[in-house]
Amino acid sequence: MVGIMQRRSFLQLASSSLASFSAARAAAPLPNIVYIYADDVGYGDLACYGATSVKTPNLDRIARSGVRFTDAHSSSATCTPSRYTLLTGEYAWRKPGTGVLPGDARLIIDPARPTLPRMLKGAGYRTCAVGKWHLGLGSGNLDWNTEIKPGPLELGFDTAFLMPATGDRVPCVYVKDRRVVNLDPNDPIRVDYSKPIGDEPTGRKNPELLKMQPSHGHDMAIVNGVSRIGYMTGGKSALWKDETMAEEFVKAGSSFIEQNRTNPFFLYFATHDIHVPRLPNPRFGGKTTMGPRGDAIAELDWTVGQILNQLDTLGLTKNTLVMFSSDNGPVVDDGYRDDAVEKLGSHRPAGPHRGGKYSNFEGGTRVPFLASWPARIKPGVSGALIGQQDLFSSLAALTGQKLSADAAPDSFNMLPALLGESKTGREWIVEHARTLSMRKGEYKLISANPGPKIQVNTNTDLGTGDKPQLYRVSEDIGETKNLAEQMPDKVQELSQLLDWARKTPQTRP
Ligand code: NG6
Ligand code: CA
Repeated sequence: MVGIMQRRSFLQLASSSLASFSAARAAAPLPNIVYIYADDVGYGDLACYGATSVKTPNLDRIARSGVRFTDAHSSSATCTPSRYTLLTGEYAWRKPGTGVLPGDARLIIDPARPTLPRMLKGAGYRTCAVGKWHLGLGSGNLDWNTEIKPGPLELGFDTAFLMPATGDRVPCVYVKDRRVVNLDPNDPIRVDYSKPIGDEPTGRKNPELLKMQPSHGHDMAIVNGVSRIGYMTGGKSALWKDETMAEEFVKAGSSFIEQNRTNPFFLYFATHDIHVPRLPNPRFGGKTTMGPRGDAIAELDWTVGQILNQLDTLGLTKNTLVMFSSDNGPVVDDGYRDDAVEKLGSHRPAGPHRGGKYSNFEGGTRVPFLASWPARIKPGVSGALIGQQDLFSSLAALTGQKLSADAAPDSFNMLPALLGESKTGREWIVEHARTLSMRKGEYKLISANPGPKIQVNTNTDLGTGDKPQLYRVSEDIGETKNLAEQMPDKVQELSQLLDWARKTPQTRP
């Protein structure tokens, strides 16, 4: 008996090439996962999606080595709900209070619920969030001078280096794990969103102090010569400089990668670029003909390049799944006079789509989405319909995690599409802006949402209408021909599906 066993193992060894091949397959290490989440980058803003007024060689690198999606969506046409959905796998519109948050909002994700980072931790990943957060911190009336929690660490991130809300909202400081970085205890931070604090200068009273003027809103606290939304005082030693923010995020992301080079890691890397205020580092000044908005795209591309280079340097590229997407569609004038409108030229931030950030037209949520993983993904272009809410289930499938019944209620397992192994995506998806839209097959229904057609300040074509609108997006990508009156049956079919999605607490099969 013993002899036979020994001989068997000898035979196995003898056919070593086959044996080691299958052993390697079985024990293929989990890929590292890097999700780069840009802010307000539109479908048409990158060279790999057709832009010619800006070069994006590093983003193009991801596109060339991976899958470039043409019908991928953020869950919503603004930031907070999209990020909520990404991390929870739940449509944000189910939960009141998940709209664009002020900078002093409490954490809106319940720490008790399953989250994307916690799911990946279950698979043995080290997890990190870098950059824009905008999901609230603390549990109300946060004192920024003490321990800041709950926050990302309570949601399953092992570590974090954050901009708490947005670049244009106070407090303008970084938070590392649970503390404001470089805070002098003798100069405490105060934040107020309801009224000015003391007689500090504001953008409204003191426009002469500003290096960039607001075009609408953004006339409160002045930090680094830029007036913001909300009031703050104190924390002078902790205030960020907009011009070095991209570098700070790169440093934090790169050092997390370095520290975890020998174990699987998940890096959620959320840039400030290309949100307002657009103050890229001066070395990107004039990189494009489009002024700061274009130059911010150049800085974004640099950022992406730094992360890719770090993976290369550490020999991690081959087994790292790198994804890139945006939290909502593009906006040109989002509140500062930064020449974005004047210098836009022939550039079309939303590509062929109508609308942009804030809009129910495709420009609101159809965003760039790239996925590369040299060890597994074959390069290509995919028209599969996918949503960022699907990452939760798809990455659970990838890492062999079973979802609990209460996890990720709206997240579909789209792993084969994500990896480019299937061109079939979702059958339908809900898009969220002012109202809800239903995309299914060749058609899209925008539910009735009376109101002004254009958001005056941002010049956004909102997709408003007193009645439901129906577009055949497969051939009318610019949503120009409303077919609702001609096709009442289609309107009814999509309205019913949308009603069902709205009412059922879980759309995940
Ligand atoms: C709007 C801001 C806009 C931007 C947006 C949030 C004004 C007038 N406009 O209210 O500048 O900050 O909120 O953008 O204040 S998001 O990408 O974070 O959703
Ligand atoms: Ca955004």
